Amino acid sequence: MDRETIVAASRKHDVVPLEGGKYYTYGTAGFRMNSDLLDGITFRVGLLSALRSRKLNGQAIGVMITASHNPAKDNGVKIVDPMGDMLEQEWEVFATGLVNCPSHEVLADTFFKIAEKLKIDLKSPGKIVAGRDTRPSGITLMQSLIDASNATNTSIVDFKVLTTPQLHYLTRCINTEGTPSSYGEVSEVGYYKKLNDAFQRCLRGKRVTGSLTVDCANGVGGPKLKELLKHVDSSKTGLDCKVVNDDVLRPEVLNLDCGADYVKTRQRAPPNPKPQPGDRWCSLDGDADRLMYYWIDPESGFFMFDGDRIATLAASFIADLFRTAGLDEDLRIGVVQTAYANGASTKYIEKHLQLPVVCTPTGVKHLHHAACAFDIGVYFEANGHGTVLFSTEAMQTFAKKEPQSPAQKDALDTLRALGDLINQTVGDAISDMLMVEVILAHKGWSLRDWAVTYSDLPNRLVRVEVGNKDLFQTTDAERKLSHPVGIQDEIDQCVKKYTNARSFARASGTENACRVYAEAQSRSEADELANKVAAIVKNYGGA
Ligand code: G16
Repeated sequence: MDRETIVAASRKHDVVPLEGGKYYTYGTAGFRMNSDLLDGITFRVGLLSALRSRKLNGQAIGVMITASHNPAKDNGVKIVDPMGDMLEQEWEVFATGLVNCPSHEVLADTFFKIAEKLKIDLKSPGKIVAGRDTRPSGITLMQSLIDASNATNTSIVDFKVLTTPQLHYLTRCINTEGTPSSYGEVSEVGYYKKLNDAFQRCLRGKRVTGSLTVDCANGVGGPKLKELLKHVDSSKTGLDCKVVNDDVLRPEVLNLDCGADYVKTRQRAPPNPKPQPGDRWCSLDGDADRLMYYWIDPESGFFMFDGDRIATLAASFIADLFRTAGLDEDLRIGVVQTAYANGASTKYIEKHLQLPVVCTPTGVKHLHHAACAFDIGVYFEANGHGTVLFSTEAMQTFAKKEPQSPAQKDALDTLRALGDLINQTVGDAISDMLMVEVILAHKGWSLRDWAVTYSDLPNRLVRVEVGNKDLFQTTDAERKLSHPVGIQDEIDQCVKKYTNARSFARASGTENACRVYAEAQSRSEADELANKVAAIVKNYGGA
Protein backbone atom coordinates (compact mmCIF):
# COMPACT_ATOMS: atom_id res chain seq x y z
CA MET A 1 0.00 0.00 0.00
CA ASP A 2 1.63 3.29 -0.98
CA ARG A 3 0.86 6.98 -0.81
CA GLU A 4 0.96 7.60 -4.58
CA THR A 5 -1.63 4.90 -5.29
CA ILE A 6 -4.03 6.36 -2.72
CA VAL A 7 -3.50 9.92 -4.03
CA ALA A 8 -4.04 8.80 -7.65
CA ALA A 9 -7.21 6.85 -6.77
CA SER A 10 -8.54 9.72 -4.66
CA ARG A 11 -8.14 12.16 -7.58
CA LYS A 12 -11.00 10.33 -9.29
CA HIS A 13 -13.23 10.93 -6.25
CA ASP A 14 -13.25 14.57 -5.23
CA VAL A 15 -15.00 15.78 -2.11
CA VAL A 16 -17.09 18.90 -2.74
CA PRO A 17 -16.10 21.52 -0.12
CA LEU A 18 -18.95 22.93 1.93
CA GLU A 19 -19.50 26.67 2.03
CA GLY A 20 -19.13 28.95 5.04
CA GLY A 21 -16.47 26.91 6.85
CA LYS A 22 -18.91 24.04 7.43
CA TYR A 23 -17.64 20.49 7.40
CA TYR A 24 -19.11 17.02 6.88
CA THR A 25 -19.87 15.03 10.01
CA TYR A 26 -20.58 11.37 10.68
CA GLY A 27 -24.22 11.81 11.74
CA THR A 28 -26.94 9.70 13.32
CA ALA A 29 -26.46 7.04 10.64
CA GLY A 30 -23.17 7.89 8.91
CA PHE A 31 -22.83 10.46 6.11
CA ARG A 32 -26.13 11.28 4.47
CA MET A 33 -26.95 13.96 1.90
CA ASN A 34 -27.72 14.64 -1.75
CA SER A 35 -26.09 11.78 -3.65
CA ASP A 36 -24.16 14.22 -5.90
CA LEU A 37 -21.96 15.06 -2.91
CA LEU A 38 -21.16 11.51 -1.88
CA ASP A 39 -18.60 10.18 -4.37
CA GLY A 40 -15.46 11.36 -2.54
CA ILE A 41 -17.02 10.77 0.86
CA THR A 42 -17.75 7.13 0.02
CA PHE A 43 -14.18 6.66 -1.26
CA ARG A 44 -12.85 7.99 2.04
CA VAL A 45 -15.23 5.82 4.06
CA GLY A 46 -13.68 2.93 2.12
CA LEU A 47 -10.20 4.05 3.25
CA LEU A 48 -11.33 4.15 6.87
CA SER A 49 -12.94 0.71 6.59
CA ALA A 50 -9.63 -0.63 5.25
CA LEU A 51 -7.93 0.71 8.39
CA ARG A 52 -10.64 -0.53 10.74
CA SER A 53 -10.55 -4.05 9.30
CA ARG A 54 -6.78 -4.26 9.82
CA LYS A 55 -7.05 -2.79 13.31
CA LEU A 56 -9.45 -5.63 14.12
CA ASN A 57 -7.14 -8.39 12.84
CA GLY A 58 -8.56 -8.56 9.34
CA GLN A 59 -12.18 -9.06 10.38
CA ALA A 60 -14.63 -7.94 7.71
CA ILE A 61 -16.06 -4.43 8.05
CA GLY A 62 -19.50 -3.75 6.56
CA VAL A 63 -20.31 -0.69 4.48
CA MET A 64 -23.95 0.08 3.65
CA ILE A 65 -24.90 2.60 1.00
CA THR A 66 -28.38 3.88 1.79
CA ALA A 67 -30.33 6.98 2.73
CA SER A 68 -33.12 4.93 4.24
CA HIS A 69 -36.20 7.11 4.86
CA ASN A 70 -34.80 10.15 3.02
CA PRO A 71 -35.90 11.18 -0.49
CA ALA A 72 -34.75 9.24 -3.55
CA LYS A 73 -32.24 11.92 -4.60
CA ASP A 74 -30.30 11.47 -1.34
CA ASN A 75 -27.96 8.70 -0.43
CA GLY A 76 -25.69 7.83 2.46
CA VAL A 77 -22.86 5.64 3.63
CA LYS A 78 -22.29 4.05 7.01
CA ILE A 79 -19.84 1.62 8.54
CA VAL A 80 -20.78 -1.63 10.29
CA ASP A 81 -18.49 -3.24 12.86
CA PRO A 82 -17.60 -6.96 12.73
CA MET A 83 -20.41 -8.19 14.99
CA GLY A 84 -22.95 -6.29 12.88
CA ASP A 85 -23.33 -3.33 15.21
CA MET A 86 -22.64 0.28 14.27
CA LEU A 87 -19.10 1.69 13.97
CA GLU A 88 -17.54 2.23 17.40
CA GLN A 89 -18.17 5.87 18.23
CA GLU A 90 -14.51 6.71 18.95
CA TRP A 91 -13.83 6.02 15.27
CA GLU A 92 -16.42 8.50 13.99
CA VAL A 93 -13.85 11.26 14.54
CA PHE A 94 -11.44 9.50 12.14
CA ALA A 95 -14.24 9.26 9.58
CA THR A 96 -14.95 12.97 9.93
CA GLY A 97 -11.20 13.71 9.78
CA LEU A 98 -10.60 11.79 6.54
CA VAL A 99 -13.70 13.10 4.81
CA ASN A 100 -12.79 16.72 5.51
CA CYS A 101 -9.14 16.55 4.37
CA PRO A 102 -8.65 19.55 2.07
CA SER A 103 -6.59 17.74 -0.61
CA HIS A 104 -5.79 14.26 -1.91
CA GLU A 105 -2.26 14.55 -0.55
CA VAL A 106 -3.41 15.56 2.94
CA LEU A 107 -5.89 12.70 2.78
CA ALA A 108 -3.15 10.15 2.08
CA ASP A 109 -0.96 11.62 4.82
CA THR A 110 -3.84 11.52 7.29
CA PHE A 111 -4.53 7.90 6.35
CA PHE A 112 -0.94 6.89 7.19
CA LYS A 113 -0.94 9.03 10.35
CA ILE A 114 -4.05 7.25 11.65
CA ALA A 115 -2.40 3.90 10.86
CA GLU A 116 0.71 4.93 12.77
CA LYS A 117 -1.18 6.37 15.74
CA LEU A 118 -3.30 3.22 16.09
CA LYS A 119 -0.39 0.88 15.38
CA ILE A 120 -2.13 -0.68 12.40
CA ASP A 121 -0.08 -3.13 10.34
CA LEU A 122 -0.85 -2.02 6.78
CA LYS A 123 0.76 -5.15 5.34
CA SER A 124 -1.81 -7.40 7.00
CA PRO A 125 -4.97 -8.35 5.06
CA GLY A 126 -8.18 -6.33 5.27
CA LYS A 127 -11.74 -7.04 4.17
CA ILE A 128 -14.87 -5.04 3.38
CA VAL A 129 -18.40 -6.37 2.78
CA ALA A 130 -20.77 -3.98 1.10
CA GLY A 131 -24.40 -3.60 0.14
CA ARG A 132 -26.67 -0.87 -1.21
CA ASP A 133 -30.36 -0.07 -1.33
CA THR A 134 -32.31 0.38 -4.59
CA ARG A 135 -31.26 4.01 -5.24
CA PRO A 136 -29.61 4.23 -8.70
CA SER A 137 -26.82 6.45 -7.28
CA GLY A 138 -25.76 3.45 -5.18
CA ILE A 139 -24.20 1.81 -8.23
CA THR A 140 -21.60 4.55 -8.77
CA LEU A 141 -21.03 4.98 -5.05
CA MET A 142 -20.26 1.27 -4.81
CA GLN A 143 -17.56 1.85 -7.43
CA SER A 144 -16.03 4.60 -5.23
CA LEU A 145 -15.86 2.07 -2.44
CA ILE A 146 -14.31 -0.58 -4.69
CA ASP A 147 -11.68 1.95 -5.83
CA ALA A 148 -10.78 2.65 -2.18
CA SER A 149 -10.45 -1.05 -1.44
CA ASN A 150 -8.25 -1.57 -4.52
CA ALA A 151 -6.04 1.38 -3.58
CA THR A 152 -5.46 -0.14 -0.15
CA ASN A 153 -5.16 -3.84 -1.16
CA THR A 154 -8.32 -4.61 0.77
CA SER A 155 -10.57 -7.40 -0.44
CA ILE A 156 -14.20 -6.46 -1.00
CA VAL A 157 -17.34 -8.54 -1.33
CA ASP A 158 -20.09 -6.61 -3.12
CA PHE A 159 -23.43 -8.12 -2.09
CA LYS A 160 -25.21 -5.59 -4.33
CA VAL A 161 -28.82 -4.81 -3.38
CA LEU A 162 -29.67 -5.65 0.25
CA THR A 163 -31.74 -4.32 3.09
CA THR A 164 -29.59 -2.59 5.71
CA PRO A 165 -30.25 -5.35 8.29
CA GLN A 166 -29.24 -8.03 5.76
CA LEU A 167 -25.85 -6.34 5.37
CA HIS A 168 -25.49 -6.26 9.16
CA TYR A 169 -26.46 -9.96 9.30
CA LEU A 170 -23.95 -10.93 6.59
CA THR A 171 -21.14 -8.97 8.24
CA ARG A 172 -21.64 -10.89 11.48
CA CYS A 173 -22.01 -14.22 9.67
CA ILE A 174 -18.72 -13.74 7.81
CA ASN A 175 -16.86 -12.88 11.01
CA THR A 176 -18.27 -15.76 13.03
CA GLU A 177 -18.23 -18.43 10.31
CA GLY A 178 -16.88 -21.75 11.59
CA THR A 179 -16.77 -20.59 15.24
CA PRO A 180 -19.00 -21.71 18.14
CA SER A 181 -20.83 -18.37 17.89
CA SER A 182 -21.55 -18.74 14.17
CA TYR A 183 -24.47 -16.40 13.41
CA GLY A 184 -25.70 -18.12 10.28
CA GLU A 185 -25.02 -19.09 6.70
CA VAL A 186 -23.09 -16.41 4.77
CA SER A 187 -25.67 -15.75 2.07
CA GLU A 188 -28.91 -13.92 1.49
CA VAL A 189 -30.69 -17.27 1.27
CA GLY A 190 -29.13 -18.17 4.62
CA TYR A 191 -30.85 -15.10 6.10
CA TYR A 192 -34.25 -16.20 4.77
CA LYS A 193 -33.75 -19.78 5.96
CA LYS A 194 -32.74 -18.64 9.44
CA LEU A 195 -35.78 -16.36 9.77
CA ASN A 196 -38.19 -18.96 8.44
CA ASP A 197 -36.85 -21.72 10.69
CA ALA A 198 -36.98 -19.49 13.79
CA PHE A 199 -40.45 -18.20 12.87
CA GLN A 200 -41.84 -21.76 12.79
CA ARG A 201 -40.09 -22.68 16.05
CA CYS A 202 -41.43 -19.53 17.74
CA LEU A 203 -45.00 -20.27 16.68
CA ARG A 204 -44.84 -23.75 18.23
CA GLY A 205 -47.94 -24.88 16.34
CA LYS A 206 -49.85 -21.63 16.90
CA ARG A 207 -51.12 -20.00 13.70
CA VAL A 208 -51.17 -16.42 12.53
CA THR A 209 -54.76 -15.36 11.88
CA GLY A 210 -56.03 -12.79 9.39
CA SER A 211 -54.05 -11.25 6.58
CA LEU A 212 -51.25 -8.70 6.87
CA THR A 213 -50.66 -6.05 4.20
CA VAL A 214 -47.08 -4.76 4.06
CA ASP A 215 -46.32 -1.34 2.56
CA CYS A 216 -42.67 -1.53 1.48
CA ALA A 217 -42.07 2.21 0.81
CA ASN A 218 -41.20 1.25 -2.80
CA GLY A 219 -37.79 0.31 -1.45
CA VAL A 220 -35.55 -2.71 -1.13
CA GLY A 221 -37.85 -4.28 1.49
CA GLY A 222 -40.36 -5.18 -1.27
CA PRO A 223 -38.28 -7.62 -3.32
CA LYS A 224 -36.55 -8.97 -0.21
CA LEU A 225 -39.80 -9.63 1.64
CA LYS A 226 -41.12 -11.46 -1.42
CA GLU A 227 -37.97 -13.61 -1.39
CA LEU A 228 -38.54 -14.42 2.27
CA LEU A 229 -42.16 -15.36 1.63
CA LYS A 230 -41.01 -18.01 -0.87
CA HIS A 231 -39.40 -19.78 2.09
CA VAL A 232 -42.38 -19.51 4.47
CA ASP A 233 -44.95 -22.30 4.36
CA SER A 234 -48.17 -20.35 4.91
CA SER A 235 -50.21 -23.55 5.22
CA LYS A 236 -48.22 -24.34 8.39
CA THR A 237 -47.80 -20.85 9.85
CA GLY A 238 -50.99 -19.14 8.66
CA LEU A 239 -48.94 -16.11 7.53
CA ASP A 240 -50.91 -14.45 4.74
CA CYS A 241 -48.85 -11.46 3.58
CA LYS A 242 -49.86 -9.04 0.84
CA VAL A 243 -46.95 -6.93 -0.39
CA VAL A 244 -47.83 -3.41 -1.63
CA ASN A 245 -45.83 -0.31 -2.63
CA ASP A 246 -43.03 -2.51 -3.95
CA ASP A 247 -42.21 -0.59 -7.13
CA VAL A 248 -38.41 -0.43 -7.26
CA LEU A 249 -38.28 0.23 -11.00
CA ARG A 250 -39.27 3.91 -10.67
CA PRO A 251 -36.68 5.33 -8.26
CA GLU A 252 -38.60 8.58 -7.79
CA VAL A 253 -41.42 6.84 -5.89
CA LEU A 254 -39.14 5.60 -3.10
CA ASN A 255 -40.58 6.73 0.27
CA LEU A 256 -43.07 8.91 -1.61
CA ASP A 257 -46.39 9.11 0.28
CA CYS A 258 -45.75 5.71 1.82
CA GLY A 259 -43.42 3.89 4.19
CA ALA A 260 -42.83 3.87 7.94
CA ASP A 261 -41.57 7.46 8.19
CA TYR A 262 -44.63 8.77 6.30
CA VAL A 263 -46.98 6.85 8.59
CA LYS A 264 -45.24 7.97 11.79
CA THR A 265 -44.80 11.64 10.96
CA ARG A 266 -48.16 12.14 9.21
CA GLN A 267 -49.98 9.87 11.66
CA ARG A 268 -52.01 8.38 8.84
CA ALA A 269 -52.01 5.39 6.49
CA PRO A 270 -50.52 5.73 3.01
CA PRO A 271 -53.19 7.09 0.63
CA ASN A 272 -52.53 4.36 -1.91
CA PRO A 273 -53.57 1.58 -1.71
CA LYS A 274 -56.03 2.48 1.01
CA PRO A 275 -56.42 0.15 4.00
CA GLN A 276 -59.97 -1.03 4.66
CA PRO A 277 -61.41 -0.80 8.20
CA GLY A 278 -60.36 -3.81 10.26
CA ASP A 279 -57.36 -4.79 8.08
CA ARG A 280 -53.95 -5.35 9.68
CA TRP A 281 -51.22 -3.28 7.98
CA CYS A 282 -47.60 -2.43 8.49
CA SER A 283 -45.07 -0.21 6.73
CA LEU A 284 -41.33 -0.64 6.29
CA ASP A 285 -39.00 2.26 5.46
CA GLY A 286 -36.70 2.67 2.45
CA ASP A 287 -34.02 0.24 3.63
CA ALA A 288 -36.29 -1.99 5.75
CA ASP A 289 -34.93 -1.28 9.20
CA ARG A 290 -38.03 0.48 10.59
CA LEU A 291 -41.49 -0.92 11.16
CA MET A 292 -44.87 0.68 11.87
CA TYR A 293 -48.10 -1.31 12.40
CA TYR A 294 -51.54 0.28 12.04
CA TRP A 295 -55.17 -0.36 11.31
CA ILE A 296 -58.38 1.53 10.71
CA ASP A 297 -60.47 0.82 13.77
CA PRO A 298 -64.03 0.50 12.40
CA GLU A 299 -65.23 2.63 15.32
CA SER A 300 -62.53 5.24 15.93
CA GLY A 301 -60.44 5.35 12.73
CA PHE A 302 -56.67 5.25 12.17
CA PHE A 303 -54.60 3.76 14.98
CA MET A 304 -50.83 3.41 14.90
CA PHE A 305 -48.61 0.88 16.67
CA ASP A 306 -45.23 2.60 16.60
CA GLY A 307 -41.86 1.61 18.03
CA ASP A 308 -43.08 2.26 21.59
CA ARG A 309 -46.00 -0.13 21.10
CA ILE A 310 -43.76 -2.78 19.53
CA ALA A 311 -41.32 -2.43 22.44
CA THR A 312 -44.06 -2.82 25.05
CA LEU A 313 -45.53 -5.81 23.22
CA ALA A 314 -42.15 -7.54 23.04
CA ALA A 315 -41.19 -6.69 26.63
CA SER A 316 -44.49 -7.93 28.07
CA PHE A 317 -44.35 -11.18 26.08
CA ILE A 318 -40.75 -11.92 27.07
CA ALA A 319 -41.42 -11.02 30.71
CA ASP A 320 -44.36 -13.50 30.71
CA LEU A 321 -42.13 -16.20 29.22
CA PHE A 322 -39.52 -15.47 31.89
CA ARG A 323 -42.09 -15.95 34.65
CA THR A 324 -43.33 -19.21 33.14
CA ALA A 325 -39.77 -20.46 32.68
CA GLY A 326 -38.89 -19.49 36.27
CA LEU A 327 -36.17 -17.09 35.10
CA ASP A 328 -37.53 -13.80 36.43
CA GLU A 329 -35.15 -13.86 39.40
CA ASP A 330 -32.11 -14.87 37.32
CA LEU A 331 -32.08 -12.61 34.28
CA ARG A 332 -32.76 -8.88 33.86
CA ILE A 333 -34.98 -7.41 31.14
CA GLY A 334 -34.72 -3.69 30.39
CA VAL A 335 -36.21 -1.32 27.85
CA VAL A 336 -34.29 1.46 26.09
CA GLN A 337 -36.08 4.45 24.58
CA THR A 338 -35.29 7.97 23.40
CA ALA A 339 -36.88 11.32 24.23
CA TYR A 340 -39.36 10.69 21.38
CA ALA A 341 -40.99 7.83 23.33
CA ASN A 342 -44.54 8.65 24.28
CA GLY A 343 -44.72 9.42 28.02
CA ALA A 344 -47.61 6.95 28.36
CA SER A 345 -45.44 4.08 27.06
CA THR A 346 -42.66 4.84 29.54
CA LYS A 347 -45.19 4.90 32.38
CA TYR A 348 -46.71 1.60 31.20
CA ILE A 349 -43.31 -0.11 31.10
CA GLU A 350 -42.25 1.16 34.53
CA LYS A 351 -45.54 0.91 36.40
CA HIS A 352 -47.42 -1.92 34.71
CA LEU A 353 -44.66 -4.16 33.37
CA GLN A 354 -42.39 -3.22 36.30
CA LEU A 355 -39.34 -3.08 34.05
CA PRO A 356 -36.52 -0.51 34.08
CA VAL A 357 -36.37 2.10 31.29
CA VAL A 358 -33.21 3.86 30.08
CA CYS A 359 -33.32 6.97 27.87
CA THR A 360 -30.52 7.64 25.32
CA PRO A 361 -29.95 10.17 22.55
CA THR A 362 -31.47 9.43 19.11
CA GLY A 363 -29.69 6.90 16.94
CA VAL A 364 -29.78 3.15 17.22
CA LYS A 365 -26.05 3.19 17.89
CA HIS A 366 -26.82 4.73 21.30
CA LEU A 367 -29.80 2.51 22.10
CA HIS A 368 -28.00 -0.67 21.08
CA HIS A 369 -25.11 0.14 23.39
CA ALA A 370 -27.44 0.76 26.35
CA ALA A 371 -29.46 -2.40 25.65
CA CYS A 372 -26.29 -4.51 25.94
CA ALA A 373 -26.26 -3.75 29.69
CA PHE A 374 -29.30 -6.04 30.21
CA ASP A 375 -29.63 -9.82 29.79
CA ILE A 376 -32.53 -9.01 27.50
CA GLY A 377 -32.41 -5.47 26.16
CA VAL A 378 -35.52 -4.32 24.33
CA TYR A 379 -34.77 -1.17 22.35
CA PHE A 380 -37.01 0.72 19.96
CA GLU A 381 -37.13 4.27 18.78
CA ALA A 382 -40.67 5.62 18.44
CA ASN A 383 -40.05 5.77 14.66
CA GLY A 384 -40.08 1.95 14.59
CA HIS A 385 -36.34 1.31 14.53
CA GLY A 386 -35.28 -1.31 17.04
CA THR A 387 -34.73 -4.87 18.12
CA VAL A 388 -34.39 -7.09 21.19
CA LEU A 389 -30.90 -8.14 22.24
CA PHE A 390 -30.37 -11.50 23.95
CA SER A 391 -27.05 -11.74 25.80
CA THR A 392 -24.88 -14.83 25.37
CA GLU A 393 -25.56 -15.64 29.01
CA ALA A 394 -29.32 -15.46 28.46
CA MET A 395 -29.15 -17.75 25.42
CA GLN A 396 -27.00 -20.22 27.38
CA THR A 397 -29.43 -20.15 30.29
CA PHE A 398 -32.38 -20.98 27.99
CA ALA A 399 -30.41 -23.93 26.60
CA LYS A 400 -29.09 -25.25 29.93
CA LYS A 401 -32.00 -24.80 32.33
CA GLU A 402 -33.78 -28.08 33.17
CA PRO A 403 -37.50 -27.54 32.63
CA GLN A 404 -39.70 -28.57 35.58
CA SER A 405 -42.90 -28.85 33.54
CA PRO A 406 -44.08 -28.99 29.92
CA ALA A 407 -45.07 -25.30 30.22
CA GLN A 408 -41.52 -24.41 31.31
CA LYS A 409 -40.08 -26.35 28.41
CA ASP A 410 -42.36 -24.52 25.96
CA ALA A 411 -41.35 -21.15 27.40
CA LEU A 412 -37.62 -21.97 27.21
CA ASP A 413 -37.94 -23.24 23.63
CA THR A 414 -39.87 -20.14 22.60
CA LEU A 415 -37.25 -17.86 24.18
CA ARG A 416 -34.44 -19.63 22.29
CA ALA A 417 -36.37 -19.41 19.04
CA LEU A 418 -37.05 -15.69 19.62
CA GLY A 419 -33.31 -15.14 20.05
CA ASP A 420 -32.83 -16.58 16.56
CA LEU A 421 -35.81 -14.82 14.97
CA ILE A 422 -34.98 -11.32 16.20
CA ASN A 423 -32.02 -9.80 14.37
CA GLN A 424 -29.29 -9.42 16.99
CA THR A 425 -27.19 -7.00 14.96
CA VAL A 426 -29.58 -4.09 14.37
CA GLY A 427 -33.27 -3.21 14.05
CA ASP A 428 -34.73 -5.24 11.18
CA ALA A 429 -38.27 -4.47 9.99
CA ILE A 430 -38.80 -7.91 8.43
CA SER A 431 -37.58 -9.81 11.47
CA ASP A 432 -39.48 -7.46 13.82
CA MET A 433 -42.65 -7.98 11.76
CA LEU A 434 -42.39 -11.76 12.18
CA MET A 435 -41.84 -11.22 15.92
CA VAL A 436 -45.02 -9.13 16.18
CA GLU A 437 -46.98 -11.79 14.27
CA VAL A 438 -45.65 -14.50 16.61
CA ILE A 439 -46.60 -12.54 19.73
CA LEU A 440 -50.10 -11.69 18.49
CA ALA A 441 -50.60 -15.38 17.58
CA HIS A 442 -49.41 -16.57 21.02
CA LYS A 443 -51.49 -14.04 22.91
CA GLY A 444 -54.48 -14.65 20.60
CA TRP A 445 -54.73 -10.86 20.29
CA SER A 446 -56.46 -8.72 17.72
CA LEU A 447 -55.11 -5.23 17.05
CA ARG A 448 -57.83 -3.89 19.33
CA ASP A 449 -56.47 -6.00 22.21
CA TRP A 450 -53.01 -4.59 21.54
CA ALA A 451 -54.33 -1.03 21.28
CA VAL A 452 -56.04 -1.00 24.68
CA THR A 453 -52.90 -1.89 26.68
CA TYR A 454 -52.39 1.86 27.33
CA SER A 455 -53.49 5.22 25.86
CA ASP A 456 -50.89 7.37 24.14
CA LEU A 457 -50.63 11.03 25.02
CA PRO A 458 -51.52 12.96 21.84
CA ASN A 459 -48.26 14.03 20.21
CA ARG A 460 -46.88 15.85 17.20
CA LEU A 461 -43.51 15.76 15.44
CA VAL A 462 -42.63 18.80 13.33
CA ARG A 463 -39.72 19.33 10.95
CA VAL A 464 -38.34 22.88 11.03
CA GLU A 465 -35.98 24.24 8.38
CA VAL A 466 -33.47 26.66 9.93
CA GLY A 467 -30.54 28.72 8.67
CA ASN A 468 -27.98 26.76 10.69
CA LYS A 469 -29.01 23.58 12.46
CA ASP A 470 -25.53 23.26 14.01
CA LEU A 471 -26.45 26.07 16.43
CA PHE A 472 -28.68 23.59 18.28
CA GLN A 473 -26.85 21.56 20.89
CA THR A 474 -28.53 19.25 23.33
CA THR A 475 -27.97 17.85 26.80
CA ASP A 476 -29.81 15.37 29.08
CA ALA A 477 -30.26 12.68 26.38
CA GLU A 478 -31.54 15.36 23.98
CA ARG A 479 -34.37 16.37 26.29
CA LYS A 480 -32.98 19.89 26.67
CA LEU A 481 -31.09 22.41 24.52
CA SER A 482 -27.90 23.88 25.95
CA HIS A 483 -27.47 26.16 22.89
CA PRO A 484 -28.47 28.62 21.58
CA VAL A 485 -28.40 30.26 25.00
CA GLY A 486 -31.86 31.26 26.25
CA ILE A 487 -33.89 28.99 23.97
CA GLN A 488 -34.54 26.30 26.59
CA ASP A 489 -36.05 28.87 28.98
CA GLU A 490 -38.46 29.99 26.27
CA ILE A 491 -39.44 26.38 25.54
CA ASP A 492 -39.94 25.68 29.27
CA GLN A 493 -42.17 28.74 29.67
CA CYS A 494 -44.24 27.59 26.74
CA VAL A 495 -44.60 23.97 27.96
CA LYS A 496 -45.78 25.17 31.40
CA LYS A 497 -48.99 26.51 29.87
CA TYR A 498 -50.23 23.04 28.85
CA THR A 499 -51.49 20.04 30.81
CA ASN A 500 -49.29 16.93 31.07
CA ALA A 501 -47.09 18.45 28.41
CA ARG A 502 -43.53 17.87 27.27
CA SER A 503 -41.63 19.22 24.31
CA PHE A 504 -38.06 19.26 23.04
CA ALA A 505 -36.11 20.25 19.93
CA ARG A 506 -32.92 18.90 18.36
CA ALA A 507 -30.98 19.04 15.11
CA SER A 508 -31.57 16.02 12.89
CA GLY A 509 -28.51 13.92 12.15
CA THR A 510 -29.85 12.69 8.83
CA GLU A 511 -31.60 15.74 7.39
CA ASN A 512 -30.80 19.41 7.06
CA ALA A 513 -33.43 20.47 9.60
CA CYS A 514 -34.41 20.51 13.26
CA ARG A 515 -37.10 18.30 14.74
CA VAL A 516 -39.60 19.39 17.39
CA TYR A 517 -41.58 16.90 19.44
CA ALA A 518 -44.51 17.80 21.66
CA GLU A 519 -47.04 15.81 23.65
CA ALA A 520 -49.94 17.02 25.78
CA GLN A 521 -53.28 16.04 27.25
CA SER A 522 -55.28 16.71 24.07
CA ARG A 523 -54.63 16.62 20.33
CA SER A 524 -55.21 20.37 19.93
CA GLU A 525 -52.84 21.18 22.81
CA ALA A 526 -50.11 18.91 21.39
CA ASP A 527 -50.45 20.52 17.95
CA GLU A 528 -50.46 24.03 19.36
CA LEU A 529 -47.45 23.37 21.59
CA ALA A 530 -45.47 21.80 18.72
CA ASN A 531 -46.17 24.80 16.50
CA LYS A 532 -45.20 27.27 19.23
CA VAL A 533 -41.91 25.49 19.97
CA ALA A 534 -41.25 25.23 16.22
CA ALA A 535 -41.65 29.01 15.98
CA ILE A 536 -39.13 29.49 18.82
CA VAL A 537 -36.68 27.18 17.04
CA LYS A 538 -37.14 29.02 13.75
CA ASN A 539 -36.49 32.29 15.55
CA TYR A 540 -33.19 31.10 17.06
CA GLY A 541 -32.13 29.15 13.96
CA GLY A 542 -30.20 31.82 12.08
CA ALA A 543 -30.97 33.40 8.76
C1 G16 B 1 -31.67 6.88 11.19
C2 G16 B 1 -31.13 6.29 12.46
C3 G16 B 1 -32.21 6.27 13.52
C4 G16 B 1 -32.78 7.67 13.72
C5 G16 B 1 -33.21 8.27 12.38
C6 G16 B 1 -33.58 9.72 12.48
O1 G16 B 1 -32.74 6.07 10.75
O2 G16 B 1 -30.66 4.99 12.20
O3 G16 B 1 -31.67 5.77 14.70
O4 G16 B 1 -33.85 7.66 14.57
O5 G16 B 1 -32.15 8.19 11.45
O6 G16 B 1 -32.48 10.44 12.99
P1 G16 B 1 -32.43 12.02 13.03
O7 G16 B 1 -33.61 12.45 13.85
O8 G16 B 1 -31.12 12.36 13.67
O9 G16 B 1 -32.56 12.51 11.62
P2 G16 B 1 -32.88 5.65 9.24
O10 G16 B 1 -34.03 4.71 9.22
O11 G16 B 1 -33.11 6.93 8.47
O12 G16 B 1 -31.56 5.03 8.91
